[in-house]
Amino acid sequence: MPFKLLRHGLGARPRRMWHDRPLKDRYDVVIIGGGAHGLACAYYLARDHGVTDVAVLEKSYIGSGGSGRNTAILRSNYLTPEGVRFYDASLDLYEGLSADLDFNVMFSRRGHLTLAHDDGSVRTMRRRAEVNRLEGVDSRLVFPDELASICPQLDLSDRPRFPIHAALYHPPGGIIRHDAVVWGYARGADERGVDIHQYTEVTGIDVAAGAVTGVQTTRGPVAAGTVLSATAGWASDLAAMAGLRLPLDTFPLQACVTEPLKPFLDVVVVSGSLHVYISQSGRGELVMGASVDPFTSYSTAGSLDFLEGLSGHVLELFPFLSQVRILRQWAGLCEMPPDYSPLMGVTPVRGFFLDAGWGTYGFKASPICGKTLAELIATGRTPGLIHPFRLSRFAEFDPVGEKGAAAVGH
Ligand code: PYC
Repeated sequence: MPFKLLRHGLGARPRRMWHDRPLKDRYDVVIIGGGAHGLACAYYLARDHGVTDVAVLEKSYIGSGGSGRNTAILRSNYLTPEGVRFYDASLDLYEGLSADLDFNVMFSRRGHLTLAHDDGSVRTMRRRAEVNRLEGVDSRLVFPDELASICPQLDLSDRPRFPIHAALYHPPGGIIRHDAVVWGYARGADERGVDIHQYTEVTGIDVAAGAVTGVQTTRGPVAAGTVLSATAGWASDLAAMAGLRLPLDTFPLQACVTEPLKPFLDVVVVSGSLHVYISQSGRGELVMGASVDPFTSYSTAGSLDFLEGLSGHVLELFPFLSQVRILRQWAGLCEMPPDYSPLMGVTPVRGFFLDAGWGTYGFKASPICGKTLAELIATGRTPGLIHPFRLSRFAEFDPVGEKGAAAVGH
């Protein structure tokens, strides 16, 4: 590292993170969506399986979709054993990602609290803690005395309309720098020969005799025997291009960030009942979000309604923040399956794979989703970790009900 610093200091031209290469008319694998998921899959295809004739097609700039529109919370304290195992494997990969990519993704393990304001929520947290521990994940129920030492800033009095009774405490949870994750995977994939094409929108998917044969793009047709759809929010539209109907509805999820404050909050705080989650970034800003908008839409515009509701709920938990200014807000698209678990893997169209249905839980899954889908694409075998999340589970009456562990209301 000191040598790199010295080289830059002496004026060596910085290495480009990724390159603009010509768009070929055929690839072995086309990945639609240049977010953390698509880029991670490209990276692991190249690194773990030597599959490098891969194009990542992104309709805007990389990371402009869900990867740049989340609140970068990481955790694995889900409700179902399938969900816990999957997200725990993701957290493990995130923990080693800076070293793996030789790029600082600013992973910060700081603990995660999910507050319970009524008896029903306490029961759910207790159940989550049991499932987590059976799967070897560190989670436990804590009560106000202990909460006061984990997060002394919380209003634990009986003043709030919804006093805090207990919380699920998950020490391994944390946050990360979401752009860095996108850039790190892009650089790693590019270095291994993957082509990243920004501003290249897919407008059609070609299928012949039940198998995918390529895609149509705003820059012309591209042939490919394998196509992965990895776009947050747009999966139903893309699947429709391949003649498939997915059980998904798309909702906007809004979030915002405040002016920077001196560090005071070193744990992620979530309240499903108050529809709020809050963490403090490395730059001191509070990153906060609420539940999905109460209607389906593809809009990423922010609303005053969201800010008013969110501010009221944040002040229930942290009344001393009343004078803090909000700097900006944004929205991402969340496509919600009926059981609140993702859709990954094969489809009835041969060679057409899904990385979809990420609701409000997509960014935290990026590494493990990319790694397992890369294995599936390269070997033709579905890894056990993602088998429960196959599309056919609905027809087989085998859902993975995660609603109780979603951080936010839906
Ligand atoms: O699942 O941790 C979560 C989450 C936070 C914000 C949206 N989803």
